[in-house]
Amino acid sequence: MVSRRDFIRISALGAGAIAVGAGAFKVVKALSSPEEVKKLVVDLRRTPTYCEVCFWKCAGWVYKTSEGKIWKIIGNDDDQHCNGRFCPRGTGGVGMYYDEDRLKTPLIRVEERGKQVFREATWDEALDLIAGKMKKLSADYGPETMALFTHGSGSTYFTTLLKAFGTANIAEPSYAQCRGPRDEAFMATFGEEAYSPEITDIRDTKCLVLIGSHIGENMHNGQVQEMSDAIDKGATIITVDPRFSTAAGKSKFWLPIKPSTDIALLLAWIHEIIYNEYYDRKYVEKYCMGFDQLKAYVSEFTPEWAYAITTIKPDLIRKTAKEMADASPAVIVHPGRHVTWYGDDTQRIRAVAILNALLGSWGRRGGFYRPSKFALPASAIPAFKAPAKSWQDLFPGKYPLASSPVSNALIDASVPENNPAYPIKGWFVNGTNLIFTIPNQANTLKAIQNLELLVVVDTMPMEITGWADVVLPECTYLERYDTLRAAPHRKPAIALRMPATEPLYDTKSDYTIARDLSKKLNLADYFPFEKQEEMLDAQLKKAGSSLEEMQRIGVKTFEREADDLYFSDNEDVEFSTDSGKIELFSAYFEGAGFDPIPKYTPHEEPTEGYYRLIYGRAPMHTFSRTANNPNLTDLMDENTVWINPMVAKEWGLKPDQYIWLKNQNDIISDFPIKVRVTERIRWDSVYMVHGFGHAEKKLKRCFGRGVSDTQLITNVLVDPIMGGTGMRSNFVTFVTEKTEEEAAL
Ligand SMILES: Nc1nc2c(c(=O)[nH]1)N[C@H]1C(S)=C(S)[C@@H](COP(=O)(O)OP(=O)(O)OC[C@H]3O[C@@H](n4cnc5c(=O)[nH]c(N)nc54)[C@H](O)[C@@H]3O)O[C@H]1N2
Ligand SMILES: Nc1nc2c(c(=O)[nH]1)N[C@H]1C(S)=C(S)[C@@H](COP(=O)(O)OP(=O)(O)OC[C@H]3O[C@@H](n4cnc5c(=O)[nH]c(N)nc54)[C@H](O)[C@@H]3O)O[C@H]1N2
Ligand code: SF4
Ligand SMILES: [Mo]
Repeated sequence: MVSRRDFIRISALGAGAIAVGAGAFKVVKALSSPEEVKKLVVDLRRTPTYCEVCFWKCAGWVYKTSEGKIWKIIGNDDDQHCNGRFCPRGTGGVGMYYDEDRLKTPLIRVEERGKQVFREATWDEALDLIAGKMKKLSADYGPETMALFTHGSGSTYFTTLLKAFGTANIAEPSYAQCRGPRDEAFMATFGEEAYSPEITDIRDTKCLVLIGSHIGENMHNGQVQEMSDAIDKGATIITVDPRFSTAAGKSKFWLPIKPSTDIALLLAWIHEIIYNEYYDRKYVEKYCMGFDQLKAYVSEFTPEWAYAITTIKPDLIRKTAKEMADASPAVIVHPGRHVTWYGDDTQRIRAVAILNALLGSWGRRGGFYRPSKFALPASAIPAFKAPAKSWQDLFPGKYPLASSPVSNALIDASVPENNPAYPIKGWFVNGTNLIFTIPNQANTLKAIQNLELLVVVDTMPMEITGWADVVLPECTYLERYDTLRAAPHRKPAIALRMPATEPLYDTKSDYTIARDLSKKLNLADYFPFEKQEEMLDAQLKKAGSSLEEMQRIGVKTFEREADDLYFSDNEDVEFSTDSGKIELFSAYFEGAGFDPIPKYTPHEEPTEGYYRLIYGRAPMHTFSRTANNPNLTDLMDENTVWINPMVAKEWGLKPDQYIWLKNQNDIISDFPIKVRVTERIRWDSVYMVHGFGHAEKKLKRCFGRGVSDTQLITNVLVDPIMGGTGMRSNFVTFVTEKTEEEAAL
């Protein structure tokens, strides 16, 4: 056991192997010459995959050169997620395979001459060590002391393993750091979530309202394509964003809202739509409950009231409300995706859901369609024993309406001073760079110092791997099978990922790792198939296909059982809410002590000389996972800080100048960031793309490039309803030169 962990840069290791990686990388660079391409195109073999560069999971084909080297990935024409086209990140996914900085062998933390270092290890040694420690932790504290943090495709197998071990403390950052508030809000209103891919019927919409959703920079593929088609067909786009986003550039109306005031705007829109009788009366009478209470509640929330809060002119609020009403029911007020902003996010998205209900868009063409999902038969494994303690028992009564485990609650329970009902002492981390993903890094690091075991499964030496006791190198998605993709869509479908090539170095797939560890934990019954191909084939045969067929076609789409993509006229619908209706007034929320109808509460404002830090996506990167990708760093290799010209002038900041940012708690960014002076950002805020500012030197292409927003997010507004971590209440100022004291930090 290590009492205090040092961050270890994975540097001196695997030097021999690097040369191989670099060589392979040169091959891909060389392939951009047309002659090479022509020569190689003759003998192309292709294998199906679905993309892992983001969670839209587009299905595609991986092409190889005549020497068997991975060459190119393109979209599968039969796939509803991508319609045959990959986004720049998906195309650049090849770079994940060729990245010479990849993890290459298992690593174990050891103490050498008083210094903590990693030593290379065999898989057997590494897994023995993990199994031994997990058994000991279970004996000392109970199996629930192990937590799994996971994101991405490998989640299924590690979840099976940890559940079999006896813990249900399994959290994904896609809940409390991303779409949790949205899903809870939609569940409370419609009895159903907004799903992934979202069930927004953008291709047939007449009016799309984007509140922060920056589609076009947020490159979720099918959504971007549908938005572009809708624009061609004359749909109105209304964008609410303090920044002139790419989407704002395509919009008839841009509402440059004062950040953090969206609930006021939503209430004013609801007011306009009700008091002008713009709402879909027949739909509301048939399907909704709580209308009278809502109407009385919003009576004072006029556009004039909202103007004083949001800075959006009353006339613009009125015009846009009318525009939505004119398009109804073919209108979408987008539910958003990364919605953990200000701690009242579930309520903000409740207001979005209510607005959609009034406009009659749920279940209607051009609004929200009814999804269909292929029900995959699972393999027969023993039932999991219900764990004696759940994550809710850690802090009883906290986050009462969270329907999934809250990652930050598991982290808090790893810090003894927080007095959790029982301790979390071991973390298994798969495919999530917690140091970049969870705000308040100091808290995450404190939790890590209190662990007795930290295992990290990753493909790259990221910040989180530096804190691990054991690092397990996974092969990339291009070198492995995975669970079948069976996401809901307009038609049910399945997609296969298979290895295009053998894993490079001493890396293994998620399935292999989980299966081998299950043997060492005496849990092999949960992985009845030695070979993943056999498991997939058995599963596919039960589903009326086979591994052989899926290897040929990649994607199999089925017809819907009934013609029920939208509600039919006057259809009787039973919603999965307590009342069986769409709930404009939520007795469920009220019963748990929360506002039954969303309330606007003012948030903290920046003080003199400080600006609200807001962040988002760049089309060519995904979070921190692509920051070192050779193909994508060619397109963008650092982030910039967007500053309004008025502010830049006041501070004497010049375009392209490098500065540091300092937040309200005096945290100064590790690295400097390039200034982008632009009218496209309000004067009260600054903007940057998330995922840059890496401090791991081994990430040779991205080390020290740009600034990490997470480092500056130390004030976290936690949503009391479901535990989401609001990240946009942080304020920064500019540092043009670091003092000696600051430089030493
Ligand atoms: N400050 C700030 N924080 C945020 C956000 C933000 O915008 N700003 N966004 C939030 C949102 S919306 C989300 S969804 C989360 C995303 O959170 P994460 O999914 O944690 O995001 P990444 O930073 O990309 O970290 C992914 C990790 O998985 C590794 N990885 C990539 N491919 C594989 C693989 O095939 N196998 C394994 N085992 N590992 C792999 C990468 O190397 C990397 O270490 O972050 C949230 N946190
Ligand atoms: N290229 C690319 N695409 C991605 C991803 C990626 O990493 N790269 N990640 C995917 C994932 S997991 C997610 S969750 C989504 C996230 O993408 P979205 O859900 O679309 O975006 P958000 O992060 O919620 O919002 C970012 C936008 O909100 C604006 N904003 C900031 N503060 C406020 C405010 O107070 N009010 C309003 N109205 N707007 C505000 C910012 O200016 C910015 O334009 O993107 C997905 N798509
Ligand atoms: S949207 Fe792009 S990165 Fe995401 S899965 Fe599709 S191709 Fe891959
Ligand atoms: Mo997300």
